[in-house]
Amino acid sequence: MKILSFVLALFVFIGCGSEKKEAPKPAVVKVSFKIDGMVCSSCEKSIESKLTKIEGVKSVNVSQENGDAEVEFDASKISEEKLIAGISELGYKAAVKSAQQ
Ligand SMILES: [Cu+2]
Repeated sequence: MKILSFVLALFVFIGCGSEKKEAPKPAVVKVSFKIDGMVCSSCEKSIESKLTKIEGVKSVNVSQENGDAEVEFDASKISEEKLIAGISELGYKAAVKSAQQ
């Protein structure tokens, strides 16, 4: 019986090891940010050019009408927090609206 339980323990041990694999985080994500304070199309432009210059940002689509920005970026290079900080530096209030991967 001791051998049997040892073999069982070994299987459990090996089983646990193989379950440790985690799905790799997709590098490029698309996140919508809600932005308060945009009043004209040059607001769109300034946010767009600011975000586009940030390393890791793939595409930016700012809409003053909707009060939001859709940003596609490499999550391994830049975080949502840093993008929000970048928008805040221009004097606008930003928050994550929705994220899809
Ligand atoms: Cu403006």
